[in-house]
Amino acid sequence: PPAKVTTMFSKDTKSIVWGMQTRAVQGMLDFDYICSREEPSVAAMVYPFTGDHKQKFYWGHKEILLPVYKNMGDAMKKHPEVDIHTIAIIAEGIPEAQTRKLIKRADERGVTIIGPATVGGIKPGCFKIGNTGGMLDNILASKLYRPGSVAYVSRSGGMSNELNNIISRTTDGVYEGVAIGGDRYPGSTFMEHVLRYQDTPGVKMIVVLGEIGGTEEYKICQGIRKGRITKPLVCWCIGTCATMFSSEVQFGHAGACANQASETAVAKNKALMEGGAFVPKSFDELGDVIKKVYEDLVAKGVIVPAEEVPPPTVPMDYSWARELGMIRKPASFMTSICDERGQELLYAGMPITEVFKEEMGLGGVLGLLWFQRRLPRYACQFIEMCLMVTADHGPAVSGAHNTIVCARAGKDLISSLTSGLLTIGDRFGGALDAAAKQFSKAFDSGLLPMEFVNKMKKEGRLIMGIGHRVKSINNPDMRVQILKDFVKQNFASTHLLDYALDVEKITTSKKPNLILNVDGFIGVAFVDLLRTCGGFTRDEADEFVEVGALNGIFVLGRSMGFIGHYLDQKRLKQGLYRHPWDDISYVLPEHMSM
Ligand code: Q5B
Repeated sequence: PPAKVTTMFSKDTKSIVWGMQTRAVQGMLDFDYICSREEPSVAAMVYPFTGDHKQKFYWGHKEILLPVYKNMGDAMKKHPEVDIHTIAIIAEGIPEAQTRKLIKRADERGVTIIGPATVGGIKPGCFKIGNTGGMLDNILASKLYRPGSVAYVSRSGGMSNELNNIISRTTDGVYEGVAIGGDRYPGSTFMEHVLRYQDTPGVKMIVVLGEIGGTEEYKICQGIRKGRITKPLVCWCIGTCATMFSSEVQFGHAGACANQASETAVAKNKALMEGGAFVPKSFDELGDVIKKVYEDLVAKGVIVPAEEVPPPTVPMDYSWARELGMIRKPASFMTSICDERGQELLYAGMPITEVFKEEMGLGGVLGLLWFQRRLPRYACQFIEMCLMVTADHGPAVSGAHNTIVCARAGKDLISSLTSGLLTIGDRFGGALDAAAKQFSKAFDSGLLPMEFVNKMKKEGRLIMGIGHRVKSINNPDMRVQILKDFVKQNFASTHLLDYALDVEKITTSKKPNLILNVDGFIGVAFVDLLRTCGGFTRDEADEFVEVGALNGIFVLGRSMGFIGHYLDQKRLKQGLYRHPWDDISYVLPEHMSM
């Protein structure tokens, strides 16, 4: 079989990542960037559950696209620069029989397997497998962006991070580190990596973090004894506490269980010490021993620590920086009525369950969402009544007519509804705010009703909220009557309404249809409500009128009717509407002779 490589990773190593591991890939790219690699170490990703596509990543400050393929074969064909001599298997729980088959096939092809059940490994300044080394701040703290002189191999991926930390604090840093994984049959062994390190000139000392279970560490003892391993080797087997238990203990890793006395951590540490490795008395002293061995090598001139060069900075991800409280940014949007982020939806701060528990009704919800107040019950009732009386006024009114024409032209519900809504304006249904403003202004400035009417006439302006096409004092609008009865009984004060009713007396004396219409009534009564219900300051009350909140009542109410008309037309299967010629007066300019 072809020989396995000694140098698994270099500054030019390119990889293919299997699975939609976007965070891990971004971590690899950030690592590449701080290592000053010229190109990303990930050439492509493979994900069988989507079609071939591109995935966006950051390369330093820039955004780049990496290809994602549906199958491995395509990825390998398209990326010959990825020479697969090493495979890292992160997955846990791979059946041992399957792992053994994989190992056999890898051996036949001269491929090194790292794993399964591991984070992988790291070669500072060159390449990192997936999430090895943790987040960028950790990698920077352990100076993994440039090579040191110490290579390590461990079983545990988590402990490899601790080794990165210990080695970076006690020496000039990590040269390479591999975590072979905690399964009983790891794809590559301690000895394979130790021998690679032995044969790698840049590695000046080796650290092995073994553990209870298996006999791999004895091979290291043999290697030292036979002179195959000559570089200083520091080793500690974790799991010495197993001797404190009366029966055999299975630790977290599948392979971490001593099946015989020689597999215990205590026995292996003893053998390693006797075999010529540097073995601390406990894990706590591992750093001290590594430091001592390193300093000896520096003193002997074997290691010449390189000058520190600061790595390029990688911009921090926005979400992470925000989580750390390191940045602030003015939000593009502000909202104060509703919050859906938590466990429960909040309307103006009130949990939706409470809205129902309190039986706030539609009026109460509208109070919360439009006026950000928990309005008194009578106010909620009044709002609901307004919505009910404005819900529809037949097919002949401008808005309903347009909705119907639109529906009959084959348009959908939303188009037909909006066609009707867009018809709402000063003359039809959209006079609430203007009425509220005109009447309040006249009332607040002390104009007598007659003075107000005359002033408007003199200025040639219509009084908003006055007049109706079909309703008059002879044909009163019952909608207005219903609202009037309620308001008179429930409102704390009706100053503006009374003023408007006085104006109505004057206008209807001129023409019977110049009544205070439904728009006008709701407009002025709402001003009374806002001013006197106790929930708003005068400025707040004026502001709601100013921003046009009151027309919203008609819009919302009439939407019910417009939708009804749309559904009605569809139900009645009405065809395209075409206005009859005899109802159109054609007044074209007379033929002009040349
Ligand atoms: N005159 C509503 O007009 C209407 C006057 C006025 C002083 C006035 C008109 C008007 C203000 C806007 C308003 C809401 C266009 C109406 C609604 C919802 C609805 C609709 C439905 C529903 C009706 C005749 C004479 C003229 C005018 C004078 C008229 N209005 N003077 N102030 N406000 N009102 N809109 O009948 O001397 O003869 O030249 O614009 O409040 O939309 O059901 O249909 O639920 O769907 O066409 O209820 O009043 O009267 O314009 O021919 O005027 O009265 O100056 O005087 P008309 P016009 P003169 S509620």
